[in-house]
Amino acid sequence: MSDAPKRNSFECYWMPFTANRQFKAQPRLLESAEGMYYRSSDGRRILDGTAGLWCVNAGHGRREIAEAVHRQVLTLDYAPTFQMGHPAAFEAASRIAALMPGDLDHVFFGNSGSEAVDTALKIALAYHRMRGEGGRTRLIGRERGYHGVGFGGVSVGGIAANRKLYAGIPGVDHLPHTFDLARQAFSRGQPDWGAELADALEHIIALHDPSTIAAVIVEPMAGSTGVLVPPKGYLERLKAICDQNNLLLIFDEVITGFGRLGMGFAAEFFGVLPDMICFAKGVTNGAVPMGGVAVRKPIYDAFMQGPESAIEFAHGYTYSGHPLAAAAALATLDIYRDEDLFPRAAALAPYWEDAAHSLKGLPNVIDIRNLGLVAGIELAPVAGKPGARAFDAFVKCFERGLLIRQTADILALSPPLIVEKPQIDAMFGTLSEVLKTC
Ligand code: PXG
Repeated sequence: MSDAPKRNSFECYWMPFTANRQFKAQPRLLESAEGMYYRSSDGRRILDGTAGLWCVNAGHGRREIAEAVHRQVLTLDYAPTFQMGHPAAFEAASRIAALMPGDLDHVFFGNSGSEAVDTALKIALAYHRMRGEGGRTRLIGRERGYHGVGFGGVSVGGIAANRKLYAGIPGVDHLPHTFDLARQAFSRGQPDWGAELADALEHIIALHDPSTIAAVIVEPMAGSTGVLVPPKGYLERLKAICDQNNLLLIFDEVITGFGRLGMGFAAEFFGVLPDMICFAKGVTNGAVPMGGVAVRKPIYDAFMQGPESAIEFAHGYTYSGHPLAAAAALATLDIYRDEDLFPRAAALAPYWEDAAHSLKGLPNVIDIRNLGLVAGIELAPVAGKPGARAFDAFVKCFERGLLIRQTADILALSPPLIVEKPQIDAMFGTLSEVLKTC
C-alpha cells in the first residue's frame, strides 16, 4: 500500500486550536515571510498584523537570528542542562535577567509559555513548602485568563472551552475578569473604572484563609481572550493585597513581554513588581521555541538550602536552555537593543491608538481597546451565531492581504514592533473596508 496520497493531503496534521474540517476544506497557507509580510501559498503578500501569534516582535526573516542559530547548530547542536551546562544558556539567562525589573534576577528555562506557567506554579508551591508553609497550596487565577494548555495553566486559566473537559488541579479559585463593556467601552489605554475589582481577592482570601493560598497569577493585560486592558490602579491594588497576605504574585508576560507595551515588560510599564514573570514568544522572536520564568532573588535563595550535592528543584525539560533557543534569544535581544525596538513601540503607541479608534462608528463595532502596540476591536455578535461576524472579518482581511487574530467576536492586532506608520494606516484601512461588509 502506498502512503503517497496521505503524505500530500491536509488530513494527517491534527491542527491546534483550529476548526480542522473547515480549514482543510478551505486552507489558508503561509509559505514564507520577510519583515512585515508573509507570502501566502497563492503568492499574495499578507501584512502581518499579529506578529505571527504575538511573537515575531522584530519582524520576519531576521538574518542575525538565522545566522546565530546556524552557527550554534554547527558548534554545539545539543547539550544537556541537567548536571551539565553550555555557555549560551548562562548568557541568555543573564541577558534576560538584566532586562527584568527589580530583583527578578534568576531565570528557569522551558520551551513554551505553557511550560513557563506550569513551572511558575510549581515554584510557588515549592517555595512556600521550603519556607515551612506547605499549607499554602491554593492557586488563584482569573476569569478570561489564558495561561497555556498544561494542566496547571488550564486550571488557573479562565476559559470554559479549555477547562470543561478536564477536572484540572484541585484548590484553584478565580478572580473576576476586569472587563465591563457598559463602563469601559472605547477607553483609550487603561480604563478609568475597575480598580475595585481587585478587592475580590480579599473576599477569596477571607473565604479560604491566607495561610492556604500560594500565589495569584494574572496576565497584566489579557491578550488571547480579547485584549482586556487592566483598569487604572487595578494591578497596584492586587499587588498590595498579595503583599499583605504573603501571596506570590505571578505576571504571565508571554504576550506583554519583550516590548509589546513599549517597555521590556508590563511590570515595568505599570510600575508593579511581581514575584515571578513568565515569558516565551518574543524571547526568540518566535524563531525557536523557548519560554521561561524569571524569579525574584529571595525565591531562588529559598531553594538554595540543604546539602550542596542535592538537586534543589526536581523540575526541568530535556530542552531547558536548548543551545539553539539560547542562541536565538541572544541574537533577538541584540536586535531589540540595537534597533531600540521597545522605545520605538512606545513612540508609535499614540499613532496606533488614534488609528485603532478611527474605526469607532463603523457598523457593529461596540468597543475598541488599546495599549502599547495592541488593539482589540469588539463586534456585536450575529444573533444566535457567536463569533461568526468576527470570523467573517478575519477571513475577509486575509483575502485582502492582512493577517489579524479573532477570538469570539473580538479582533486583535499586535504587529511586529518594526511596523511603519503607512503599514498601520494600511491595517486599519483594510479593516475599515472589511467591517463595512461584515
Ligand atoms: N500565557 C499567555 C499569556 C499566552 O498568551 C501562553 C501562556 C501559552 O504559551 P504557549 O507557548 O504554550 O502557546 C500564551 C499563549 C492568540 C494566541 O491568538 C495566544 C497564545 C497562543 C496562541 C494563540 O491570542 N498565547
